[in-house]
Amino acid sequence: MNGDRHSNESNRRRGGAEVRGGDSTVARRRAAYPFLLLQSPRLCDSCSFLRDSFGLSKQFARHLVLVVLVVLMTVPWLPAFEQQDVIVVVGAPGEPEYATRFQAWTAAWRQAGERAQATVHLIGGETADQAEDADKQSLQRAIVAAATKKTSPLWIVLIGHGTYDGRTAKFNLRGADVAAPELAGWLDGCGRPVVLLNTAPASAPFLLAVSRPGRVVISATKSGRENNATRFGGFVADALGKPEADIDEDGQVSVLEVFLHAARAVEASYKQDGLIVTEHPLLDDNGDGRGTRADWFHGVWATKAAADGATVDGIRAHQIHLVPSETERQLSNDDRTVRDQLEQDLATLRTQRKTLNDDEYYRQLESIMRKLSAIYQ
Ligand SMILES: [Ca+2]
Ligand SMILES: [Ca+2]
Repeated sequence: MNGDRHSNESNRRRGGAEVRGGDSTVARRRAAYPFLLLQSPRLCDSCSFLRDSFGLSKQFARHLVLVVLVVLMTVPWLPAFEQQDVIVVVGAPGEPEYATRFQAWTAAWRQAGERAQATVHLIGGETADQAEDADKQSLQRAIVAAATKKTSPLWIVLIGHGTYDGRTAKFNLRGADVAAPELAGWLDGCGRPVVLLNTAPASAPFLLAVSRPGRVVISATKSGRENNATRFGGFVADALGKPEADIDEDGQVSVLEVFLHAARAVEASYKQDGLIVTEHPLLDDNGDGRGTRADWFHGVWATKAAADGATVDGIRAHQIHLVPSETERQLSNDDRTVRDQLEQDLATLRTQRKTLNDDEYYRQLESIMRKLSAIYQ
């Protein structure tokens, strides 16, 4: 279904996403970075965003963006990116057609994991253990073993079928299935960021069960009752590292961008086939258990305000990349943690624009921007 989407990929690589050169290559690329960006519509977009969101003048917004670009040029060589763990779970296919499809999607994740230099754990699919609950036990062991206090994300990707009986949603493993509350329980005490992508039918209850602050949870459906076979998993696999999915054109595809690209591709695919759309993917990353649909985003920004003044969904998901750009790799883990929190603070401040007077708003804005700049010095 998605094979032709890869045909032009190699010709469309840009930015630093695929940089594997040494220090000199990185240095040359970084030196050229601001000049490349100055020719890009991104600069205008960034200025527009700052003007619209923070009420800045056009001249000040442009100056601010240029200062950030110059600071990025001075990023020193820093410790390597902490290794991520990716648990790819292939469920019972049921029919040969799905077995072939799931194998292709799994292969895409393994290849992306190799590009990310991540540790990839495969559950189901290729292994052949006859025990009734072998896959379920393997999944539990893999999750518990990876639920450490590392700062890098633990990815859990569910590829297969799912069910919902009106109370509990399950992912169909070979043998015993795994219910949403069980999977959530295995993650209790997990001290590292978690990205769960349940691409199966009836997957929305997993979003509610697993949602916590610090986690990104994506489901293929908006409810447990959307239980037809899903296409979402194929488009998610297709979006990994795909230039067209890099919405903000920073040379890397974030979890948010994977979600947005795949969800929009799902809708287009149903419409192209003249079918009613029977799957509506959701993303939650602010820990409130309420998912946001892709059509609520403009670019990478949610257009609907979160309840109770909370930060909208999408901020955290846009900070996590399976295959980070060279610039992102060069940030230390501590600096990345601080940078991520400052970006969250910036998003929160944005939601408070109408309630703060100008002096207080600009005082807080300047404080955050100064701290952000300091990270790159
Ligand atoms: Ca991007
Ligand atoms: Ca949410």
